Amino acid sequence: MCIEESQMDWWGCKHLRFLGFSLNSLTCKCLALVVIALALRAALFPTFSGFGSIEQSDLLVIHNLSFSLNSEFGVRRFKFLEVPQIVWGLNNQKIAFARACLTARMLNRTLLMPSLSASLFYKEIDLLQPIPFDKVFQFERFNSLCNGFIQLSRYSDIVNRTDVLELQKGSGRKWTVERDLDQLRQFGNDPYDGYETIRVVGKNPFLWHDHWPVKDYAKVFECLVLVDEISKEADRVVSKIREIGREMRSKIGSSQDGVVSGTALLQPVPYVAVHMRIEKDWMIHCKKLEQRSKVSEICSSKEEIMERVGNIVGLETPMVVYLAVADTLLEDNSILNGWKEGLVPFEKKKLGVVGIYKKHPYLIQSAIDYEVCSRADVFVGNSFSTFSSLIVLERTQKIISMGGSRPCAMDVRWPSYAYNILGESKGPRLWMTNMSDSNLRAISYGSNDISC
Ligand SMILES: Nc1nc2c(ncn2[C@@H]2O[C@H](COP(=O)(O)OP(=O)(O)OP(=O)(O)O)[C@@H](O)[C@H]2O)c(=O)[nH]1
Ligand SMILES: *[C@@H]1O[C@H](CO)[C@@H](O)[C@H](O)[C@H]1NC(C)=O
Ligand SMILES: *[C@@H]1O[C@H](CO)[C@@H](O)[C@H](O)[C@H]1NC(C)=O
Ligand SMILES: *[C@@H]1O[C@H](CO)[C@@H](O)[C@H](O)[C@H]1NC(C)=O
Ligand SMILES: *[C@@H]1O[C@H](CO)[C@@H](O)[C@H](O)[C@H]1NC(C)=O
Ligand SMILES: [Mg+2]
Repeated sequence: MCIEESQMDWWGCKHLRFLGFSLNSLTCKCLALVVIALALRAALFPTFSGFGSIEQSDLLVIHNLSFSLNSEFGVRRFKFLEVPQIVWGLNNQKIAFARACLTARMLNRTLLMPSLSASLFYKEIDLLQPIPFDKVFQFERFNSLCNGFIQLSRYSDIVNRTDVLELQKGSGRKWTVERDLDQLRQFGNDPYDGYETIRVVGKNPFLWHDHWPVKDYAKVFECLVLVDEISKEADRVVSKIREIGREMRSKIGSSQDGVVSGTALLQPVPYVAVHMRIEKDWMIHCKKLEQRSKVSEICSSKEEIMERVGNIVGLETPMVVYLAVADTLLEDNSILNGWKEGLVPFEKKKLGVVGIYKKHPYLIQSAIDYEVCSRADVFVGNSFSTFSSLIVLERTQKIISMGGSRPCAMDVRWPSYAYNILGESKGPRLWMTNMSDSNLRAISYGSNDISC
């Protein structure tokens, strides 16, 4: 780990790997099966849409099966793990939260519901704006989805508030993965194990070493369901995008052949979401990172993003392109110009949804944007972004749960791409999460290893 104690520059800690990958005929056969499965599913479950309930209930079945294997060692209901307030961007917070959960699981304890942070000011503690976990994600839903795997509890469940043992996390170069793991093992034994609460203290949970496979993280993320208030906001933004797409199509349709078929109009109109990571702060960071790591595929200019997205094969036009950008950090107002004919870009302002976002603090804005990108028919992001990476992880799980065993096929449903890496036909590279990776580090904080 190359994180300095004095410096929170985790962007400097990326491992760079390049992987080749080629398609074969097996891929094609599997794809055919996927397509058939999807078609059947669409016919049998017409209400299915995006993150619908059918998919969720399928996941539950899978959960129960896998959890029941582990169920003899229980998370002990009245032994607790307490962690400090979780900080940084939404997706870094989700990772830190998952680590807290997996630590609790390792100690057979329930995790006391932590505070997240609503703002991005991680350097000034008083500006951190704690926000309870259950203001963002559904508490009961988490426990029911994660039943048998991980449990959250409330501080009111504690019986003896003085029966607490502090677990001091180390930091810096000397704090290795092995030391961290040894410490956790030690705290799972007597006399430590007898305490009602183990309280983790230390600089920042996000700096904890990673001991868990991608699949474990993925399970925790599946249990994170936004509270209705926030997911309804995302619904509003997505409806707005699809509505505009429908208007665009009906205009084209009527000018071409007079009538647009009624069924075509009832289908949800597809859209592309692009996480344009071109904010001022990021452009400075990524240039430094490229120099240090001698890799040129990290920063993509606005022009490069537009060009590569324009070269994606098979996009039907006209198509709405939703641009997920940090408006406040943008120096450049011209992101709406320069897109290929037929790709019609919208950001929050042009879409008329600024009001929806402005009501909320940064964390919630990011959560809404995350949903809009996750649900898009096509997602294009930057492989050096936790935001993009977790969206791709979720989309990969969706493809797998729908029966797609061989990813990385050109015509997969819900494809994701990384625009910072050149792919076929001068387009962005297809991107899927390697679900068998042994740790999240390999895929999440910035990597050119996108497994396609
Ligand atoms: N940096 C930044 N991003 C914002 C802001 N508002 C919205 N965003 C969007 O949110 C994305 C970052 O999302 P987060 O969920 O905070 O992600 P993160 O955990 O910081 O992960 P990274 O993508 O690696 O930065 C940005 O790339 C923007 O698209 C803002 O004020 N600052
Ligand atoms: C957790 O519980 C299981 C089963 O009871 C046990 O084998 C394991 O050692 C426990 N771990 C800790 C850290 O208590
Ligand atoms: C499956 O999970 C649900 C939700 O947590 C739970 O209510 C149900 O009892 C579980 N079923 C089995 C067989 O474990
Ligand atoms: C609470 O825990 C402390 C420390 O372990 C112990 O000394 C005390 O007796 C406990 N109090 C009760 C009421 O059990
Ligand atoms: C996925 O990760 C596993 C475990 O690290 C590795 O063996 C495999 O080659 C990876 N697959 C791809 C396509 O990157
Ligand atoms: Mg960030």
